[in-house]
Amino acid sequence: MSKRVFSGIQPTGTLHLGNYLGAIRQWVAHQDERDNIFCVVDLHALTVPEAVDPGALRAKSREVAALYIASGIDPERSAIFIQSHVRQHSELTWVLNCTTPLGWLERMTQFKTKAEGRESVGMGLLDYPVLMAADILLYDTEIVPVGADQKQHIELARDMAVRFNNLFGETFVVPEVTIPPAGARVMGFDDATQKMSKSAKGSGHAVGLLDGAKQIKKTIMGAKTDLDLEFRPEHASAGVLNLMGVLQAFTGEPLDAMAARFEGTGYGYLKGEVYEATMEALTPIQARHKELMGDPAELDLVLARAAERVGAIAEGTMARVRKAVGIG
Ligand code: AQP
Repeated sequence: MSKRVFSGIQPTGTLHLGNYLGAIRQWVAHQDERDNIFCVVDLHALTVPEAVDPGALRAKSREVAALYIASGIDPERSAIFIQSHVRQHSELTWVLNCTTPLGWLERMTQFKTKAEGRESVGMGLLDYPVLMAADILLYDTEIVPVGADQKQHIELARDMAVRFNNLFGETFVVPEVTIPPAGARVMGFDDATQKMSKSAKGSGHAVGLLDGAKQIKKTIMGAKTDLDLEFRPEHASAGVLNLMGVLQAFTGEPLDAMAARFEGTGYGYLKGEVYEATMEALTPIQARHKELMGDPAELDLVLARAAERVGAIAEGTMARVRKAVGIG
């Protein structure tokens, strides 16, 4: 039997090159050999309530689902659904909350980064990895393909599964994480010390998957580099390495070979190639996305069918969990 895969993206802000290279592209690459479930995690989007626009969230969830399809996920072969349409995600989160030590959550790097400098932090932000573990464990997931930033959360989901199984008997499959060999951590084009993120401010930071050609060119050609004209991976600056990493993710060319090829040129040549490769990937995705968004009834039907299909799997797991802990 093919291995079960689960992964998801939050419908917060505009999806960017990091989401594409770190997550979506590996989903597409292994689609045929696996049993795939891809989710738009709208409940996760509530973890920073100040950033939620209730009027826009529902529409954004559909925009993200359409991006999955436009990027090459075939809804006939892979389930694409919206997290809040399957109620068991919230139910399992509560049960896992009760078996997860607080210290495990307080140690999470993403929580510390997102909580930093804020006067008050909602419970949801701390609970983000528990909801994520519920997403994964509900479907007996064996493989979770994500960017490097999510590795710590998947390891936590594994620990939660093992702890629950020890407390209440074998209930959950313990998942494995997979990280792509290139593109696992795309950094901001304006500041290569920060990971490219939807919630970061500033127009030069990220290439949005739905940005126009002019905007994409501006962002890539304006990427922060240095004056050294140094391409060798061991000497190049973070900004140059980030551009080379993006190009490598698109073309597969090893960094040393790329460095030798660019030797003696200016950074404009590298940026030009990054721009060309980005446009080659994004142009067909944007065209398909436009078509899909033009037929919202069809998109809703795809999402409803998938929610029904995966909902049955989720209910099967929840029935096991309820029995294990003595509720329901
Ligand atoms: N910069 C990145 N490089 C490679 N992969 C990335 N991912 C996110 N940023 C990068 C991967 O995309 C998937 C979905 O991420 P998410 O939206 O659920 O959460 P996130 O990691 O918090 O993404 P953002 O862009 O930083 O969103 P905000 O700003 O809303 O928190 C994951 O597989 C992630 O690894």
